Amino acid sequence: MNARSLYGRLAGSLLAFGFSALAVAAEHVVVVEKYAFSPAELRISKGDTVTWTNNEKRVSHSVLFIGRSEESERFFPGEKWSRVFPEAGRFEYRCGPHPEMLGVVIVDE
Ligand SMILES: [Cu+2]
Repeated sequence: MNARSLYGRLAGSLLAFGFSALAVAAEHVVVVEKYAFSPAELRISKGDTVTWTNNEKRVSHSVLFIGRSEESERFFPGEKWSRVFPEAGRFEYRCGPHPEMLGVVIVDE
């Protein structure tokens, strides 16, 4: 193999590695505003991160996963909270203090 084709192969591998690294590191934002999660339904890939951002003027919220006994801290206007989703599945959640606020994160393989 000559030097040129070796470099070509190397560049191809680095590119493939870069894309897979990007896929693993994907981040998604859910905006919390006017007592609602937006988007209310979010579809992501295994290993992705979701960040909830509070855009309210004066109300704090949380993310409480239904049936999983896991709740975030309250996050206030201007604050955010993140969670990584290493496992595939359907993660339904609501706001702790405001049970009418519903959302779901669907994690694909
Ligand atoms: Cu709330």
